[in-house]
Amino acid sequence: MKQTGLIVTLAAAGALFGGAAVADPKPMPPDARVYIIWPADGQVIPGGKFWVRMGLSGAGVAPAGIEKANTGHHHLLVDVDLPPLDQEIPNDKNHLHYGLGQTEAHLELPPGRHTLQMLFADDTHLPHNPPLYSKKITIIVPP
Ligand SMILES: [Cu+2]
Repeated sequence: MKQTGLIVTLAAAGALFGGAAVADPKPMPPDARVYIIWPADGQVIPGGKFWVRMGLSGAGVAPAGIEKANTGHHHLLVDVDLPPLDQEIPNDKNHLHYGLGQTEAHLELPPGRHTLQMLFADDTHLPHNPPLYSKKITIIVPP
């Protein structure tokens, strides 16, 4: 009797752990959009220091850690493709998080061609379902 109880308890713990490891994306209205307001695709930016203005419609911005329906925070992907959309967004120099709820981001990029793309995610940095991401644009910093 006691042994059966232990097995049941372990199974329940396993189910909980499994549920946390394979995170469930939070729903997002299908008409929600994120988009880069500035810079434009192909923009030439002498000096490479600029502000990215991040647009959002059909959803709201909330700081990381605040769980609220139909909200999330912005991320900028710099010189990288979209990460796996069923996992937490990495946090490194190519995946920038704006977890305070910022809608503008200051970047400094060296001379060359760079790509920028926005990806929206929930309070745990996990993209929504459907995922919200912008078109990937290219900017040019002249030598
Ligand atoms: Cu994040």
